[in-house]
Amino acid sequence: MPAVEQQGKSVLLVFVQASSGVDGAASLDAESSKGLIPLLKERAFSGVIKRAQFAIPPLSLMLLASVDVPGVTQEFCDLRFDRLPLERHWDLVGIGVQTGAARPAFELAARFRERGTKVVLGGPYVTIFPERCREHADVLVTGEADDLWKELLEDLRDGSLKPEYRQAEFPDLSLERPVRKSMLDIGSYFTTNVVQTTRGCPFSCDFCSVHVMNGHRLRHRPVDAVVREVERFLGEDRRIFFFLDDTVNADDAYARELFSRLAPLKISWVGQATTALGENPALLETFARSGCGALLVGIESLADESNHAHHKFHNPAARQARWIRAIREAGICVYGSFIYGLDGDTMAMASTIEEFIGETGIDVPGINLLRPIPGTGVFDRLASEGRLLQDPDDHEAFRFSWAQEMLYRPRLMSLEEFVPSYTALTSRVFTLGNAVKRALRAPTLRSAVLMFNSLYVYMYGLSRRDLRKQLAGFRKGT
Ligand code: B12
Ligand code: SF4
Repeated sequence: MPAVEQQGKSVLLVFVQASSGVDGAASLDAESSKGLIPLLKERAFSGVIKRAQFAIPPLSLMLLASVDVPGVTQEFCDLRFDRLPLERHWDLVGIGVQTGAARPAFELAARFRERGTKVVLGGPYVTIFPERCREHADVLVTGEADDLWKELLEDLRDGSLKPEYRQAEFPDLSLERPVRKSMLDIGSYFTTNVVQTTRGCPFSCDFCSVHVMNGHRLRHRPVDAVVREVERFLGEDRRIFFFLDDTVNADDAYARELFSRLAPLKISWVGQATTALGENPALLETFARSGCGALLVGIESLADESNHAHHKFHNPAARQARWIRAIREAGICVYGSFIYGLDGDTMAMASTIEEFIGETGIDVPGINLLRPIPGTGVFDRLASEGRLLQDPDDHEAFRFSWAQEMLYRPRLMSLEEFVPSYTALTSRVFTLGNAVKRALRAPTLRSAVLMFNSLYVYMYGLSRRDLRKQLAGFRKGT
């Protein structure tokens, strides 16, 4: 955390890591980590995962820390890497709260408040469940805080902080809000080049929070502003760029213009897209030419009835294989994200997924469990159908983990059938042999493909151990 000369009011922004998952996978079962060897192994892998896998800085807090208000200084602490600067005086501490990591965020808020420091909470969980956050904070910010943060910092400086700042309308993304990196320790991260070009999503998948928080209308930043940001970022960090948009090909004309303009900068980049990109040769060519190395695509189920049951209509199963092949043939790696156990899935889906991965050559498969996140449509539906395995009121029970817990009962399979089918599938797909095979045939970024697949051998191993333990607990009725 770079030191900044103290003047006026001081604000600390804190990124809180989840207790397991991509922030550093750990067993959910304390017993499994007992003993020196398991503990050392878990710590070593957790450290590698934390640093290597998705170690990018949170754009939300970068945006906030870049808001300049005379008389206020802001610093940033990323708990994945930094020690909490408790010994220093802060006039305000801002904490981002994600739904699956609300408990550690609240615990941290309590530590500061016990010392008399005021705490402001914002982020997805606060936006969706402000009432559950109120008692943990002095100030709440609901919604997208790009503009509200300036108002709040001015109020802090003037001694007139309000208990709540509420976004009335979505911020106008056509306004320029330069993002700085001076608050970051650049060397801690895999890359610090994180850029968002659009917000909002026209689709309504019921397991997703994006359309709930950011609305259904796609909002764009001006192409010129994004190009300037990329040029500026390159001056500080020449590593890979992450475009954090939920769907980087959501608007064909915009994406074509943007990435054509970025092509001369010779960056390499990764992002998230819909597989329909595969039927758009012009955009595919633009992406490849502009340095796109890999795209994460949400395949979810390979059965239309399953995707439709979860309000996902834009990914017809019959075209998935063709589209994925087209993306890979354009020289772009595919991270294919599945959810096994959706409402139309039967046990036959396990071998369908396995064969599909083999046939299409997906470079990095991710085989997720459905994660009903409080505040999503699927959470409410499963709760009303009595299919959640935890008390719907206990949001902590729906914490983020790496496929390590069943949180609901699948519709067409019993837990006794589903869990062994899922663990058998991940043990076949995630082997060291497959990791090497996928790396060797990857169209590009071979070492990254090897790293992801190798880490997944460990992470899905952890998932199997925790799931088997959970199933044994169900059998015993605990
Ligand atoms: C990039 C990303 C990741 C990256 C990097 C995360 C990182 N270190 O930044 C990776 C791949 C690691 C990741 C992982 C996961 N992610 Co993610 N991710 C995203 C994504 C696509 C973009 C996040 C982003 O930067 N947005 C841009 C910023 C500007 O928006 P924002 O974060 O919402 O911030 C605004 C407001 O919320 C608010 N705000 C935010 N923080 C704060 C703090 C304060 C103090 C204040 C005042 C305001 C405030 O102001 C900001 C500016 O307007 C979002 C989807 C999305 N569109 O946001 C999902 C999202 C955040 N992820 C989600 C999930 C579920 C996950 C995973 C569980 C996935 C998984 N199965 O493993 C893991 C869990 C992460 C963990 N902690 O272990 C969910 C969270 C749902 C929820 N209700 O909390 C989202 C919303 C996606 C979704 N489909 O629903 N993720
Ligand atoms: S999962 Fe992706 S496509 Fe579906 S609503 Fe969320 S952001 Fe949109």
